[in-house]
Amino acid sequence: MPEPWNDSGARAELWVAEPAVVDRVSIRLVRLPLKEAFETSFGSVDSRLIFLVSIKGVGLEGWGEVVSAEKPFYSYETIGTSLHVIRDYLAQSLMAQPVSGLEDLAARFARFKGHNMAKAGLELAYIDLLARIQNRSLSRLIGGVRERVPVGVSLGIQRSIGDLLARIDAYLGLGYQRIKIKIKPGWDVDVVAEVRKRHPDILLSVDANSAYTLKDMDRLRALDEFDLLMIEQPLDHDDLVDHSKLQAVLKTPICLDESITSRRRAEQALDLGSCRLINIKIGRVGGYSQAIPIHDLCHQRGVPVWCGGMLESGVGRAHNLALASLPGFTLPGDISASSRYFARDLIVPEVTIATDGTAAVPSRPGLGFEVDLPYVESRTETFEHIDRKT
Ligand code: OSB
Ligand code: MG
Repeated sequence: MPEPWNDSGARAELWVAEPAVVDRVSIRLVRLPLKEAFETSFGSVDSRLIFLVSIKGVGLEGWGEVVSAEKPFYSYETIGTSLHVIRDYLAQSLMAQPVSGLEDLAARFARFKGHNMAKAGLELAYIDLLARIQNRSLSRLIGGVRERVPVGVSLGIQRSIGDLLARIDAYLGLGYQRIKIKIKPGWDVDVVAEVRKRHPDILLSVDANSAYTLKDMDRLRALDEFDLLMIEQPLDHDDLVDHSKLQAVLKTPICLDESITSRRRAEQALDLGSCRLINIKIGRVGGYSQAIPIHDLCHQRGVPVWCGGMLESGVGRAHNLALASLPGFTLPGDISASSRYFARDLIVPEVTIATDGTAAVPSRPGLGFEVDLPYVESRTETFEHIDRKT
């Protein structure tokens, strides 16, 4: 069995590259208030503690973002566990020898179990560094084919259906191509019915973040009447089997988010019929070394994928734009404008959405955006760096 990262032969200079010495890993925790609180089936947040990592080597710097949350609700990882694993294991593993491509880095990280978001943060920083070394954009480096990507918006649970309808009108007015509504028991069938009544033809999806079980079958089947683009992660975060039972009786495609943590899990989900669509988040799957093979697998099998979001700052968002430029990303991603989340983002220029509901994939080298260091510093709560042991 080949390792997953050997499945993509086309991107030779990504997987195997000129060895690069990394001398320093820097970590910054930066608090950004959210313009409006974001509520899901597992709770509400009104600010985002952004976990930035940068690595320095060969006279250049690469930037990544660890998407862990403060509390282990979406997954078991937290800012605290990610800090621990990067500080105590991953950073020295990255710096122990010169890194000779993504395959080398992924193999080093594979001996540490789990902690995908922590691993992904360092992979992102390395891939940005590699792109800068090769003077190419992230998108070029990973084999992207799109100059613009279609985008949608993910709307949290609101105080009233009226509030939700007003927000939907506003985002449709800005051009967003798909509306995704967070649901939970009690904020689901009636809400979707109202939205559908007002907007019979829009691309509409729902995301339950694991709020249901098979005991809720009737409720989930009721959602089947609304011509939804997908029902995202209705059942347990680590389940494949119950999802396959549910998918067998729904005409609406199930999209898995939380349950897909690696290429292997993606393949198992497709083999089991647990979903018909996959949301790829670089953080959830442990970095580009899994995200790209998941994309390739789905592309080969004709399974559409789209790029999920984790309320990232512009640093993570820039990587998402590059990922979403791969050919199999045919559905609108959760890659909204910087201004949808924050009064001011950490990058210059900010990510904007055109009135046709697309975002530009940067073509300049590396991330394609400048990290706004003075602003980052003004909002930094914690800063530390780890140097290579000499
Ligand atoms: O389930 O897709 C999710 C945000 C945080 C954690 C999980 C999810 C989300 C979103 C928002 O839906 C996506 C975004 O706009 O970043
Ligand atoms: Mg989701």
